[in-house]
Amino acid sequence: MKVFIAGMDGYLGWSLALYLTARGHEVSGCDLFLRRQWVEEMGSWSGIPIASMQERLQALKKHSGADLLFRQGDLQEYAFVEGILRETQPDAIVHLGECPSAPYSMLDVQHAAWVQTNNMVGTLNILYAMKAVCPDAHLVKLGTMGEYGTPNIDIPEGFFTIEYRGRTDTLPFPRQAGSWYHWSKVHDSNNVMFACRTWGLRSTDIMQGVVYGSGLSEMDGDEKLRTRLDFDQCFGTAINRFCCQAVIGHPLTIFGQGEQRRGFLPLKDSMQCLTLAIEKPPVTGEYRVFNQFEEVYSLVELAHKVQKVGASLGLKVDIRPVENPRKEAEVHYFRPDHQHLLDLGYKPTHDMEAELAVMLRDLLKYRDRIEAKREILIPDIRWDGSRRRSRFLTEAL
Ligand code: USQ
Repeated sequence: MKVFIAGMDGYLGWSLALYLTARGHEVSGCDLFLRRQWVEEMGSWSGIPIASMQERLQALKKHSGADLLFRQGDLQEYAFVEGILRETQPDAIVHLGECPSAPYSMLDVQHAAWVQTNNMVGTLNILYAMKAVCPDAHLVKLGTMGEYGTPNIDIPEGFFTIEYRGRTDTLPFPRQAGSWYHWSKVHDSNNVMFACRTWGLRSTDIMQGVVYGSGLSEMDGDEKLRTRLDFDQCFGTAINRFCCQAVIGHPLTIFGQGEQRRGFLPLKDSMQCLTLAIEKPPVTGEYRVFNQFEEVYSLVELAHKVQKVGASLGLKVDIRPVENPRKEAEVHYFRPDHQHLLDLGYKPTHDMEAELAVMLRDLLKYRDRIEAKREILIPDIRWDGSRRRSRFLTEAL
């Protein structure tokens, strides 16, 4: 299939370009390289060094023979979006080209407004360009499990059937996002759903959990094929941060009580699921929602897993709760469905400890790069709008 990836330079985007190319798909993509700038703005860098897009594409060509079409451009500019879809005529568009960070969006009004504008305008431009150029293409849109928040009831996949005052309907499940970023994904979901209903476009909206992992087998053997791995407070996700902390002997920073529960999945499972969604598209006019994660864990459970696997590699890993800079439920019910991808053939990895061992070994090679940025590991972006470094709450657990 011809697959266009918006946001091809990112953690998921570059991984997906390699994964799909290895499976014989014809991949093209675009990016504005903003992720590189945002991480720099946070005073950090990718723990794993990454090559420029030009070097990446040359390396990919050398190893696979594939010559990927890539254009640098801004999804907020409609003419660019329509032009690139005309040029590539894709069967599927995977939209990963958004700002993915909750803390970044909570920094101040400028960052909140920028994240929401960037994400929603980019998605609207893609919807309009699809309608004009390739109305039969399938939009695989990256949403987030965080759209649902943490309601005190089970979470279905997008929709639920409800009886109210004697009448019954199937409606979108309520969204209760926990940051301006997560709300941008909710607004996107509504817009994508409306475009499918109104113009007959087709889309899969992926409610993805927190992804972790330092790479894919498709990246082995050439450093220029590696994807980024962030560990700063905005762009590093929980497990990736824990593993980076473990390799430099920094305590694992559980926020608050650490009983927050989230859906997690390894990078390779994220790739497998996105590929299934691409290869098995919905029918014309259908808007479908997948909850995409492998298993639900609490932060404390995860930290203990990293500690255990770290110990097997000779690392002494402490776990120390810090003041939670976020406003979120720290103890709550969380039972989301995740059947749709299993029905399509998703084979979950299940062996998280093996994945963690791979990641820790990988990161040990780059210990110096992480050590050099040690001071940015404690969060200071607070949900009340202030900026103050969190204090440790207790000694090591
Ligand atoms: N957390 C810690 N310690 C840390 C970092 C995070 O305890 O050092 C906690 C947070 O308080 C939160 C949980 O871990 O309860 C997840 O935080 P995160 O930073 O890993 O993930 P989040 O901000 O929710 O965002 C990430 C991605 C985002 C994606 C989302 C999926 O950055 O793009 O949408 O995961 S989900 O969390 O399921 O909404």
